[in-house]
Amino acid sequence: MAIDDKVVKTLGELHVTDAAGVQALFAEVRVAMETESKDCERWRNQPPNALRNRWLARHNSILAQIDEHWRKTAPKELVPIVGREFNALKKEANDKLDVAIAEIKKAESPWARSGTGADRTQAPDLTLPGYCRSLGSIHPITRVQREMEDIFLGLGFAIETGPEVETVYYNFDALNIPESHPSRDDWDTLYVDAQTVLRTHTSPVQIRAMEKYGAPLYIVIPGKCYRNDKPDASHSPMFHQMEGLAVDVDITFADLKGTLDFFAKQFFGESVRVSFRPSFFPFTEPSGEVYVSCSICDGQGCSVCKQSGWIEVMGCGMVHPQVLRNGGIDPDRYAGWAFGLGIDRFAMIKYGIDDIQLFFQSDLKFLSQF
Ligand code: 2U9
Repeated sequence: MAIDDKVVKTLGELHVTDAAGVQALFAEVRVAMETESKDCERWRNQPPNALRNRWLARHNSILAQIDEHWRKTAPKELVPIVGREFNALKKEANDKLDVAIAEIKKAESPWARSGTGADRTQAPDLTLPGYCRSLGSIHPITRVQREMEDIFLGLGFAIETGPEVETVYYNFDALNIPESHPSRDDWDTLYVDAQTVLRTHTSPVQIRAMEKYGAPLYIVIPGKCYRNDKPDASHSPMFHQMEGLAVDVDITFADLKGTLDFFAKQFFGESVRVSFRPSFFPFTEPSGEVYVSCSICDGQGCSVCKQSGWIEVMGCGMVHPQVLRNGGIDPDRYAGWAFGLGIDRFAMIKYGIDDIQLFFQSDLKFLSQF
């Protein structure tokens, strides 16, 4: 077990129960410090105080974590030995690391030495590598959202966004969601106050857009949404949705099927098959659930699609006439279709990720894969 994993465990969890065990543990830490402080390569492209911070920084350094997890939680009988070992290690780290850093500096390019101002006559050797700052990357959720936006921009849709803190009217009433609907309960919805919520879907933006632009209207609405969900592998209190709305004089369910079939083939690949099954949403009539053939087993059946060969990916339907009216649009002149999907879910399918929490833990090991 690497030192980084040991210092975040208690002595109990490390099954260290006596003084000998404590001394052995600290001896291991010293060896690791020794090894690291000699590893010039590792620190060459790091900021000057990287080695020091890793071991001695006030927060999250090796010694800070030992203090946190070993010294502060040590059983009474081990407190003295842990205290002694800890202080000795701290002193040694202070003495050793500065020497090590100087060594590393010395081993570095003469140019670096020029910083000391000792021999400014020496021209810096610009052919030597500089500090490479590790570049970040686009978050997988953002990648998928932009990919979806590009597909609909290609179809002539506009991207519309709106407030994440929304009124109960726009988040529920205008969408034909009755007072008694379970989604309104505060174990589903995060209320700011009686009339204000963290939006549970991006649908309120569509009402606002209908009021603002009227028909014809072709928009997709990406954005963060919030539900009072306990975080687990497929639920996160904050998640990302993409909804779409098309309102025009001659819109039909066939347009909806054609558009979503095109979208699915653009996103999952031409070979994907799309299937529509009846469903119900208060804001669409008729409503449907959209399934795509499982891209993992190509429809043969696997654990991802629970042997069904199909994965449910979104909901859709023809906009309920009352919802059009709430948007100030005459349902006798215009019709509309709408869909809603979870962007996080699409990213999990696309990248084969089985835990939605990975997206939001800022774990560089995970994120640096993208
Ligand atoms: C207006 C009219 C109709 C949006 C729709 C769905 C179906 C849907 C879920 C997908 C994954 C929510 O994040 S999720 O759990 N959404 O299935 N959404 S139709 O219908 C609208 C929206 C606004 C004015």
